This record gives sequence, C-alpha cells and structure tokens, in this order.
Amino acid sequence: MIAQPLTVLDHHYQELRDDGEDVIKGLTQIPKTLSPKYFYDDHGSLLFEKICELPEYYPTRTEAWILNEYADEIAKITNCCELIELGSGSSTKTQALLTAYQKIADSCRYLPIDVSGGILKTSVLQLQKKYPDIAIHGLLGTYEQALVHLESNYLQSRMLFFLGSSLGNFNPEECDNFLNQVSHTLQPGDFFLLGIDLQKPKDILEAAYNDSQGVTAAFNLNMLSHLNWRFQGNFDINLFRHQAVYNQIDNQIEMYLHCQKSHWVTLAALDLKVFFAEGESILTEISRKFNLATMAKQMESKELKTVKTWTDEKGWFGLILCQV
Ligand code: AVJ
Repeated sequence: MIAQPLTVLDHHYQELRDDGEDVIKGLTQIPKTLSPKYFYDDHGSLLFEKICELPEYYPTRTEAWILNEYADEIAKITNCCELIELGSGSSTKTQALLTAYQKIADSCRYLPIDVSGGILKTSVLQLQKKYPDIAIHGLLGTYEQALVHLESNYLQSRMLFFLGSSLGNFNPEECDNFLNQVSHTLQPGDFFLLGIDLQKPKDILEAAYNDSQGVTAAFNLNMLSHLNWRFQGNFDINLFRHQAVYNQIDNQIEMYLHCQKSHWVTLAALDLKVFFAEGESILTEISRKFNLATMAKQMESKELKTVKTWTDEKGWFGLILCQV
C-alpha cells in the first residue's frame, strides 16, 4: 500500500494556480471568456459528478457502456503495465479498465491526474482498497504539468488515456497542440486511448446541456462563486443566467453566462474591476462534437496510428485506441 497517495506536480501549485492572468485576459476582452478549468473547484467537481448521472446527459453513460463492453479487449491488445489518465475526476468509468488489467497483468500501475485535489484523493483512497494488486498514485496538476512530468519519469509500456470527451474543451488550435504534446511525450509502442463525443441532432445535444433539474446551470454559475473565493470577487450569481446552445457551423456546444442587468464586478485579488452590460455574455465553455473517422485521421497525422475504434449502437460516443 502506498503511504502517500498524491504527488503535487508543482510545488508552487497553489500560488501558480492563483495567478489569475487568464481571468484578467478573459474578462477584459470582447466577447468575455473564462477557462472551463475554473468549473472544477471541489464543489464544481461534485456538480459535474451529478451531471454525469442526469437522464439527459448521455456522454458518461454511453462511454461507460463502451468501456464495460470492450475493456477486456483493450487490455488484451495493449497489455501494458502503466495506465495514466488525464483529468481522471472520480475515476468511476476507469474501473472497467482497472478490472480488466487486473485480470491479465501481474504488475500494473495506475496514475490518475487531476486539478481537483479533493476528488482525486478520495478516489485514490477508494481505488487502493478496491484494487490491492494495482499500484495507484495520484498526480495533482494540469494536463501541461502532467505531460512534462511523464516525459521525465518514463517507466515502461504505457497507455495514456483521456476520456469523457474532455478534448472537446479545446478549440482546433489547442487540440492540435495537445495531440502534438501527447505524441511527443509517449514512446514508440505506447498507446493512447481517447474518448470523444460524436455529432448528433441538435435537440439531443441541447437537452444534455440544459437539463431539467438545473444541475448544469448550477455548475456553470458555480464558476463565478469559485472566482469569488479564489480572487476575492463580488460576482452576484443572481445577475447571470445559464445558457447553452449548439453551434452547427463549428459543431460545438457553447455555454454562456448571460448578464441580466448592467453592473460592475470587482476581483480584489486581481486588482480588477469589470463592467458587465445587460445582455452581455461570458463564454465559459465550448464542448466540440467530433466525427470518429476525421479524428482518427487527425491523430494519424501526429504519428498516433489507429489500432481500433469502438462506438455504441447509436454511434453517439466513440473511443479511439492508437499507438505511437
Ligand atoms: C467534461 C468537458 C467533457 O463538455 O460535456 C458537462 C463538461 N459541461 N456539462 C462536456 C460539461 C457541461 C463536459 N466535459
């Protein structure tokens, strides 16, 4: 049993995380934007777990179905000893993979990586109990920090995985940079498993991001509460409304916080005072919807060769396994 379940990837993590440069930049440009990473304080991570269980939010359950169905096959093809997950959250879906690897490997390591320390620690402690034969060690940090850390701490055959369509938060340029970094970090023979949400009718997508219980609205608004405690802000969340629309040109859900009344907001720790006009919106997230074949092709162009792809009966969600 590992005594210390978490490694903080950056010793100045707390301070660095709190520099808020990107908040200043995002709130002083037109249109205003905020990074989706600000959704995930401990409360936001719990709200996201609730989203995953909503009847309208099909991605989690669809991906979990694919993973449960094909985990043994994935384990058999890859047969690697180190499993690394970017943005692991609660690691709930990952258990299908851990169960499959535990059956075939005598020594296996799982490294979940997340920015949310609370949920990471809880899930590592639970998984250590449930999978005594797998060495489990959490890494607390951003994707960028994780990839740098992994490059200099190479052990042996690896599978890196990035599930839940978190890739959808990146615009095309960020996505390109990310895939380059992944390809560069992995060694020849290593595997990369990617889960992506696929294009589908607008009404299904919009329902998934406008659930009837208002959990997604609370998740979106929580970003402002997070900024309030983190940067001594005075956002009044009652002056903003959640909005999620599907942009059919760019194939992406766009989530906004729509300002209901003109007012000023101060973020004291950032020395920032910002005016919000009535009707103005903050873009808090894009969630791109992909085409499986196009994505596989894009990965091939980064030396990430497709080994196999899987989907569900409806073709709503896809998994791509590739090898460097
Ligand atoms: C975690 C980025 C995959 O885009 O569906 C869920 C986040 N936002 N509901 C997504 C999210 C609103 C989620 N990702």
